[in-house]
Amino acid sequence: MPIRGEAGSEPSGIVMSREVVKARTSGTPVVALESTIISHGLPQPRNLEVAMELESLVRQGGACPATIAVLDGLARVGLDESELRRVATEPGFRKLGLRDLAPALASRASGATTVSATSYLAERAGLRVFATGGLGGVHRGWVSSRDESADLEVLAGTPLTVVCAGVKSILDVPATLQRLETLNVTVLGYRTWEFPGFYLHSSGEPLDWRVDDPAGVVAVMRRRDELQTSSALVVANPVAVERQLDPVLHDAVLAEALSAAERDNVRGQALTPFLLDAMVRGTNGASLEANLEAVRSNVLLATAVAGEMQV
Ligand code: PSU
Ligand code: MN
Repeated sequence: MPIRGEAGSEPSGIVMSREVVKARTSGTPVVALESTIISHGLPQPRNLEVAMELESLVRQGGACPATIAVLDGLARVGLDESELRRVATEPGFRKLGLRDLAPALASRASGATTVSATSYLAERAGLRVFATGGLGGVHRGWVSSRDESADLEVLAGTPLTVVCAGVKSILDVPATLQRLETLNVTVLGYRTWEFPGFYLHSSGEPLDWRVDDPAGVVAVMRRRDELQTSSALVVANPVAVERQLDPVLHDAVLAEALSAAERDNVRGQALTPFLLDAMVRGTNGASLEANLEAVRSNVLLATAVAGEMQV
């Protein structure tokens, strides 16, 4: 049963779970987790197992998980098992970016939050660290479609630390990195000088900054807090080379997925889930395993960072 936190302690319009309220009052670190990866990014029935596994990884690391979603018109921070099940299995569960939150709340809808909506709600709830798989970004063919994920603009205005495996490799990675630079979003390589490639250890793109342990991330967070800059800190944590998708298979299947999307005229919100699904099918599930490895590793790192930061 969700409760509203003590009066004044919780921003209006956001409902935190009992577990998250307790963690916040007792000083237990909290890690925000997104829900679109569960509802739209992973196939059933594996998605529910993954949602629960990610939460238990956070708990094992001594922190409190806060999966974020909209249920029956309430923006929820922290879900219990039956609520996670709704995210994973409910037919018609929507995909909600930041711009979709107000109409979803007004119409009592239910939906999963993308990186943009999750970051916004996490920050408003006072959380500092968020783990996901790969950020959205600039799609290939942007010149004609102008499809750039809302994730980027929201990160530019949200002082949250986001641990990810880079941006999804279905995107135009150099263009996305350029946009992150323009938007003043700091990108730190975690034990790497190369931007990760989501399913792949490296995208081949160079990075300007690197840290080698959670304390290194926290040192940057503290300096950013002092400077009071308003943009996110992206911690780019590559999937281990031994666990990455075979790069040759990756490139071949991606080329096919991209042309299928063009042929079927898939656009807008549907494009990212379509491409991720085509990758899973085209690689016989190997892309799914690499995606999951990346997410697990990001959740573990985010938990360590939240613990080190004591947030
Ligand atoms: N990371 C994953 N799988 C996903 C996503 C991220 O490993 O499905 C989701 C995130 O919620 C991200 C969204 O915000 O894809 C981007 O969608 P779009 O390109 O429509 O903005
Ligand atoms: Mn888009």
